[in-house]
Amino acid sequence: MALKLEPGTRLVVATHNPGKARELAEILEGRFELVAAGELGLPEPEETETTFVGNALLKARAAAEATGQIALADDSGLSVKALDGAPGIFSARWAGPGKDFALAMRKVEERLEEAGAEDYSAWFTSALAVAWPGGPAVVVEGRVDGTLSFPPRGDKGFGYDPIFVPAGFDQTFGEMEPATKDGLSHRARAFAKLKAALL
Ligand code: ITT
Repeated sequence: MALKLEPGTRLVVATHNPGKARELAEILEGRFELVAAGELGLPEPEETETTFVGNALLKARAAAEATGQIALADDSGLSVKALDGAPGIFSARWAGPGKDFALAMRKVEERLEEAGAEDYSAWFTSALAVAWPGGPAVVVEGRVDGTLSFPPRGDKGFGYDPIFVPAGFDQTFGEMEPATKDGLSHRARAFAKLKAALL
């Protein structure tokens, strides 16, 4: 049987990151009835997998089992070419327990300086997983390429947005209007694939 997500389906959005939750709501454009994991008091599962896809599936499955409802999760991060793809799946963890992204961005800059890197190429990845309670799951991945720029600029987005300039643009994701970022982001590209698979 082909998996389908009917318009208006109730979807638990399994994220505790408000920036992500807002972007997912923007990208999903009222197609579904979204319920935030935080509102349901769901715990944050430990991300024990070694890939974005693995962690997205783990989070979606945990939320689907805990709620008995279809769940959507995003696992994402920034990968820097000169740092062999770091911070990658550790992107949130580089910000420490205080979720301090000014600190995380400084850490990226320091690592690039220590490495004497000249190439500041980087990319964001988003794995989006949908899981049915007790049933199957679907996962897709989207990516956007760009360059890192210091010091950080802009206060619009979240996380590492102020240092990421997508290819073909001058502004950082932190300076862009949300609709512009949503038109080209890793998350939007992943959702386009999910749509092709499930809608
Ligand atoms: P959940 O697991 O509850 O969804 P989280 O913040 O822990 O929240 P991740 O483990 O997927 O999520 O960590 C991804 C981190 O990568 C996130 O905290 C951001 O700092 C960064 N990141 C992901 N997408 C981003 C984006 O669009 N812009 C800026 N930073 C982003």
